[in-house]
Amino acid sequence: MSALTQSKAWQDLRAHFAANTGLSMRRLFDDDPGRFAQFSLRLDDLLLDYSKNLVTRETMSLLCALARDRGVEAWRDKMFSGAKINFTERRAVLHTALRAALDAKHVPVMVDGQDVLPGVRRVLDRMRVFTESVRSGAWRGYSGKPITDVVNIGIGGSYLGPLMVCRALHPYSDKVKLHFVSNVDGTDLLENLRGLDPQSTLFIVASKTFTTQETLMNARSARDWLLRSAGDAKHIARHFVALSTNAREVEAFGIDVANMFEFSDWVGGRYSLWSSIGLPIALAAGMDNFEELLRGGYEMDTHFRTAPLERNMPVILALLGIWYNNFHNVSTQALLPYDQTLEYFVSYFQQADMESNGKRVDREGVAVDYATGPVLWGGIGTNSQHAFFQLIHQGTQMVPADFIASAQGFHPLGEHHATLVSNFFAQTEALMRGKTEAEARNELQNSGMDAQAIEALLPHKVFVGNKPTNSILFEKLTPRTLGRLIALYEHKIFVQGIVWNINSYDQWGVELGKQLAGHIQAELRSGAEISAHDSSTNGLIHHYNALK
Ligand code: G6Q
Repeated sequence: MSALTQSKAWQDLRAHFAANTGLSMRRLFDDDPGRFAQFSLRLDDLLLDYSKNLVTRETMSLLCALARDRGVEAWRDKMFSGAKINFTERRAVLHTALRAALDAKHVPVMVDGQDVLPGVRRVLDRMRVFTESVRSGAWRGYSGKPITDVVNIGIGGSYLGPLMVCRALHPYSDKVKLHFVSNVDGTDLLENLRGLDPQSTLFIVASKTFTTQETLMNARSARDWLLRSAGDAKHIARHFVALSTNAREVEAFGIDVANMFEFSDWVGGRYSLWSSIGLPIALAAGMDNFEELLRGGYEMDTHFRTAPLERNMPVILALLGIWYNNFHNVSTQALLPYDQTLEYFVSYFQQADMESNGKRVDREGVAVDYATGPVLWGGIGTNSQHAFFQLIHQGTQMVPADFIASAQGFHPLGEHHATLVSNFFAQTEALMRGKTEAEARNELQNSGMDAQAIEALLPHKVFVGNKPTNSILFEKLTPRTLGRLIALYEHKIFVQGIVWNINSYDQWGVELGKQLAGHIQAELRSGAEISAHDSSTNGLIHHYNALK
């Protein structure tokens, strides 16, 4: 047994779970009118209501005891201080320093004996100069035209973060139009380039390592596309910038390092939108809004660092996840933003969460004897209600879900926003309360249905309820609020990783994919007889060769 499952805190939770299997949320709400006040937290306008969960005061206090027992506070302080907690890659984990840099009074954050904050500030200054020049039209393409379209080429962490934020801040965006190319499938590049004018198009090649196959292939094809009209390679300098940690490879690609915005290896790919990887955000919405995003992240960092565990939003979200994952044996978690602009929020956190906590060995390299990261999925409301909500309401699996919305929409369009949030409130209420047989019968009787038909239909109309949800509600999705929201979930992932005693900051599973595709591609190119793989892989390659 692992130290975690052997610990008293864990065993206490097991015993508590066993003693409370019949917990009914309906009853808990009926018995305690103060339940919402007890189980909700606020950071200014940002409200986290976690009262619709299968928990009592005792559950929460046992969960907080677990967090304390696993050293969450000490690990948190280690992360913020620049300790190399990503030990398999020997790296610090300091996306938080990217947000702290805006605070002129922040204490130095040391990595290898050097304060990293001045370097972060320098890059922010360069980003400001560059983005203002593009947005004002001062930066010109090779023929003298101002830039109208920006194409970000990157994948994984160098794609999902900027994409998610650019879509979320679309109402704040003006001047230039952003496009995102990620997939090595040529369709992605070609469809994004369709209709663009090379004379007024700027490419951002975003890659931490600058060795990623898909990104470099797309970047080369984009360069060819540009040069087909621009002719001379000297024009690349007006049309290509790089976001990377690897100056050597950037230069080798042919991008002037004067056009490179650097960041450091202590920024994990999936946590990198706060670094120069956020350049597309600053180009779309302006540098002031990008800095507002950073400020929002910093505010959540401060809350996370200073609030007691019992009143700490990321900690509470993390512990609730652990309660379902490890004690209710639920292996899934849904994210349901009721906000069109948060279209990519789920994909972004699907990567952040599943790549961070999809681990099977603990920090000592021993296989864990408990579940780690859940399958994270979801979609936007209200669309999702007409798609997969059926399973959440009446399926056999429990799906804990986070609902997210703002009180004010961007567009004053009649009753649209009120209708949107009414759906949010109604769904969380229905998931919690369900519909008893008596309620369903009553409803059918009132509709005038005959007794026999009612009995036949009744079982299908019953909702068991008792389905857990968290509700996150804030005034408006400003850049600052978005920053808080992203940092909230980032720190949730961190806390869970600490309790599970895993390294949330490496991704060897991703590295494997990068290696394997390279080998097979060489085989495809050689045209030689393929027999080195298992019969399925050999068979697939033969069939491909016959069809291509
Ligand atoms: C993120 C992962 C991964 C990475 C991509 C792109 O944490 O490591 O998604 O971001 O593989 O890598 P590059 O930025 O190096 O191209």
